[in-house]
Amino acid sequence: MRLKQTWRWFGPNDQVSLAHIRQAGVQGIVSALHHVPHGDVWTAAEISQHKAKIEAAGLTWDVVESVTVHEDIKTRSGNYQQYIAQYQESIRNIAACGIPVLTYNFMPVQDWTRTSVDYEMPDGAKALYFDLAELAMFDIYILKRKNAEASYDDNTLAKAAEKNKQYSSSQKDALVTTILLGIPGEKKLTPATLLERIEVYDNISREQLQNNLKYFLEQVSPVAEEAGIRLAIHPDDPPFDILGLPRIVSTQADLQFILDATGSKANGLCFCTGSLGANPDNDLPAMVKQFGSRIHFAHLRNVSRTAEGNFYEDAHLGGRVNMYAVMKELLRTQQSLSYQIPFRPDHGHQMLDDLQKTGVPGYSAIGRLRGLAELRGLELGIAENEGW
Ligand code: DNO
Repeated sequence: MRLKQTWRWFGPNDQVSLAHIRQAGVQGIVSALHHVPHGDVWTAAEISQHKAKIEAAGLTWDVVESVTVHEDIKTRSGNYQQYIAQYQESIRNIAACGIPVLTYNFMPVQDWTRTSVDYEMPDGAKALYFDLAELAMFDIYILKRKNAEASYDDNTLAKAAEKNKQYSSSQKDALVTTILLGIPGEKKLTPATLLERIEVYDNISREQLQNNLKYFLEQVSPVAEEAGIRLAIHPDDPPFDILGLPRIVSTQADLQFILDATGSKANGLCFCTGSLGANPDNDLPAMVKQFGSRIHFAHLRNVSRTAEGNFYEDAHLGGRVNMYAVMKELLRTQQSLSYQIPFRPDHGHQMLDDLQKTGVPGYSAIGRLRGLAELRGLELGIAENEGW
């Protein structure tokens, strides 16, 4: 059996329509109800309505990405018990609507973070980029987080100070917009709300956050298992602490901790090669081998690191992740399963006609099509060769 090729659709406002996605030749859709405020229940009625739109285009809704985990759950404070009950309710409703995989993340405060969305590749396409000194400049001089300096080494501090002098106010505004990009259709953070939320973590250690995740998993995994849902936690992106916040879904050991946190097989991973690949210590093919069928979903993309330790999103088959070896291990795992592991081409360069369009950074049609075509060919070649 082969993997299931899927595509992320942000809903009716996505610049890439379902009719166009169908032409990409994918089998399934990854989507979410982005208009539902974080923490609220996803009702069966709303899920069914969204599903009907996908099915009317001749596609199926295979993966929910994401039901966001409310901050009260991550910090285990305030109304966390009520939010967990509501999360359980959403899981049951998603299952009742027949969607088998649910992706989420446990990144404190912010989902994925980049400092630039238009890094020019040598071929003229544009890519997403993460520059630590720019983040430090934002943290120290714009956000003015207390003790922010303590999070950076001297070299980064010097570069951040230099950038703070050099950047015009419009360059700084653009940086703030990029860092706070978040997920389209969801409520945006401002620097002030970001700072407020970061401060809630002042007394939350890495161990505490891990305990909070374990507690959450103990509450939701049995519900998912009973309902027939495979949970898929997305790794931290980037896979290290930022803005003074602890990150606990970044390494092989972190992922093993999560899988060991409950005995339930419903508790699994979204294996994002781009996120995990930005940490040079992560050996991705070995990780696929180790986690096997606990990988419930895969995001396939690649990253390259610069000499300074920054990273950018490379072509899907370029970069430091050995995509051949990852794909081979995923396919090997697939052979012992009765359902297909879904993957999607994650992100893509802004290229060709996409360069003239404004859409969700990383999610332009042509760049992802290129990625999908390459990954699909790679999969076919390996599978045919192995007799899978
Ligand atoms: C970025 C995405 C993430 C992902 C969430 C999952 O492009 O991969 O935003 O959807 O972290 O919860």
